[in-house]
Formats: sequence, C-alpha cells, structure tokens
Amino acid sequence: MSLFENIGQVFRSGDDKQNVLSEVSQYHDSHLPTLWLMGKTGAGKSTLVQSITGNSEAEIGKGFRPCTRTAKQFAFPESNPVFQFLDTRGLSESGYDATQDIKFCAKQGHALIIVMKVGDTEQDDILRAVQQIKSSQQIKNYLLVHTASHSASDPNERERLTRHNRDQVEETLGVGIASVMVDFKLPDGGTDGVEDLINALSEMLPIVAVLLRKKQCDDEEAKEFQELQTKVLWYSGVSGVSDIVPGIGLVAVPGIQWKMLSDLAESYGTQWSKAALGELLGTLGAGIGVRYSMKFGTRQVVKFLPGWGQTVGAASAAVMSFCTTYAIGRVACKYMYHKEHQEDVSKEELRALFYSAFDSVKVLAGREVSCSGDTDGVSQTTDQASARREADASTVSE
Ligand SMILES: Nc1nc2c(ncn2[C@@H]2O[C@H](COP(=O)(O)OP(=O)(O)OP(=O)(O)O)[C@@H](O)[C@H]2O)c(=O)[nH]1
Ligand SMILES: [Mg+2]
Repeated sequence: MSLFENIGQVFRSGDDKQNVLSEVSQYHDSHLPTLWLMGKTGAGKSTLVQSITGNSEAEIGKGFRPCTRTAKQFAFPESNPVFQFLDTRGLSESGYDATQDIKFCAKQGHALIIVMKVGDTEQDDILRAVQQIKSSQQIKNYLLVHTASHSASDPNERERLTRHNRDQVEETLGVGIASVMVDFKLPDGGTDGVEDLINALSEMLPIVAVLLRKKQCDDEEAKEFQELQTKVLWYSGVSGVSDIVPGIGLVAVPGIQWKMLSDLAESYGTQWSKAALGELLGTLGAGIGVRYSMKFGTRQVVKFLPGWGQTVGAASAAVMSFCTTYAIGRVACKYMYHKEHQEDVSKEELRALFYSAFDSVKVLAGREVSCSGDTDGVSQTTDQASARREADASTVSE
C-alpha cells in the first residue's frame, strides 16, 4: 500500500484520530525548541523578543525598573508555533534568587542568549548564573547579544566595551562565544544589527532562518507556498513528536498528514477528499517508491530516497516522519496550486519536488525533533544533524 493510500485509510479508521491529533499537537507546542534569554534587568531581553516576534506582550520596561515579573514563553508564530523564546526576569533584581529559574530553564531551554547592554560592565550576577548553567551541562549553544550598541557612538569605544563583556563571558565559559551587536532603538526609530542577530539565532536554531529570513522568489507558486510553509513545518513537527509521545507512535502520522492536507486545501479554496488524494496519487504514480507500512513506519521511506543511504541506519523514525510530512505538504501545495489555476504539472516535477523538499528539511528535522524528547536515539540524531550541518543547507529551499 502506498503512503498516500495509507494516509486515507488510517484517517477513516477511527473517530478518535482527532483526539490523538490534539494530544500530539499539545505535546508538540509544549516542547518547542527554546531560546532562553538571560540578562540583567533592563538589558533589553523583552525588547529583543518584541523586535523579533512582533509580540507586544513582551513587556518593555522603562529605564531599569524590573518589569518582567516571571519567566514568560513566547511561542512563534502564535498559531502553529515552531519555536519559542523564554524571557526570564532580570537577574539583578534585588533579593532575586535565580537558582529555581535556572533549574527550570536548563530543562526547557536549548540555547542560551546572554543579553548585555553596551557600557554595562558590571555583570557579576549574570556571570554567576552562566557559571551555574555551564555546570549543569544542559545547554550546548550560547550567544552573547550586546544591546544599545549606539549608546557608545565612538566605534573604538564600542569595540572596547563589547570586548570587555565578551572576555568576561568567555572566561566564565572557558570557550569562545559568538556575539552580535544590536540596537533596537535608534533615535530615528530604526534598528541596527537585527539581521546579524537573526543570522546568529539561525545558526543555533535553523528553523529561525526559515521563519525570519524571507527569501526572494519570482515563482508565484513558490511565493504562495512561503505563506503556508510555517503551517507545513508545524504539522511536520507534530508528526515528528508523535513518535515520542508515549502510547501514540507512528500510527498517528498518516492522520496528522491527512489533517494537514485538509487544512492546506482550504488555503487553496478547495476541499481535501478521497478523490483529491486519489488524483494526487495518480499524478505522483506508484513509481515514487514511497512505501509505508505500519510495522516499519516512515523508516521504510528512507530506503527509496536518494542521498539517505549512509544515514539510513542512524536516522530516527521521528526525523523520517518530520521530513515525509514536510515533503507531502510541499508537493500537495504545488499540486493544488496548479489545479486551482487549471494548469498541468508533470509527474516528474512533483516527484523531484518531493525528494528535494524531503532533503531540504533534514537538518531542521534533526533539531526540531531532538528538542522535543529526551530519548537517547533522538539526541543522537541532533549530533548527526550537527555533523551534517556544514554540508547541508540550513534553510528550506527547493
Ligand atoms: N537605545 C536602546 N534602548 C534599548 C535597547 N534595548 C532595550 N532598550 C531599552 O531598555 C529598556 C529596558 O528594556 P527591556 O527590554 O524591558 O529590558 P529587560 O531585559 O526585558 O528587563 P527586565 O524585564 O526587567 O528583566 C527599555 O526602555 C528599552 O526601550 C537598545 O538596543 N537600544
Ligand atoms: Mg523584560
């Protein structure tokens, strides 16, 4: 039975699929890859979140009055989130003991962003916290963000001040740290360095690049897909975690994929149906070689996909589910776009797109899925994903 036939069949086989979907999506949304922000009161943490997400709920303090009262999570995008910021309260608030937050964040955070205002060289509390975090060995990625960079107008002075803070952090960590300078509030209302910040965040979490770096594309179909890409990535993440949520497993994946197709169809002004599924199947043809079995799950898919030979044994089922769901979503969007415009699209084109879409999210999948679970197999996948990182593109492109 082909993958697509299976999707239809599994979805029809029970009414509780909806419950499974909501259970899995809840799990997904509460285990998002997390960028944990740490810095003194007034360092600019909330401003950073607001500037990146556009979420005005990240309270911005006036001056140095402590303002974020507790740690807050900002899922991004708000609907169909694929990563989140954890905006912690400033660590220099008097009487504040960071130990509990550190414990919580060390579990929840996957990368630590240390925020320091240029010119604020008194960072002992932060350095103590960084030391604690380092000792916990739970955070592997660190980034130092120097905010209010234009407060030092002389470039040499700016360089001296930022170097001073970077040296302090590096001494604490015992290794070098990537750093960026940014100013979110220039007198003319503009910003400086936000693009560098996005690039640095993308280095730590490739999915940031997909969401925040808008690609130029001339092709109308690809442009339309860009609008839907986050949704497809969200369903891919949900499929990926279904392998991790206890008691659900691979059986949920086809149901999630069907739900995604129905959801995408709405965006193309149509309805997903058995007939549509059949037609897409026919267009792709059995030759796509994607076979799916309940017993072996998406691992089977790998055998037929070019370029996956070496990683077959190591890649986790969760990563396969992520990539397969993404590729199906991508191909279905192209199929529906051309249908909507009453244009033909060749089988070869759709098949090639399926493979390239699958390939383009390999790195993302490794990161996304690994953030959602603590199993050995999954964290192994992160390391493999990191190892492949040099070779693979970190953004989704076809
Ligand atoms: N000029 C300038 N001002 C900034 C910048 N970043 C933050 N600010 C200002 O600094 C003040 C504090 O910013 P917040 O983002 O609230 O600081 P925070 O780190 O979230 O502080 P707490 O919530 O108290 O921990 C606000 O008035 C911001 O407008 C920056 O890059 N340039
Ligand atoms: Mg704040």
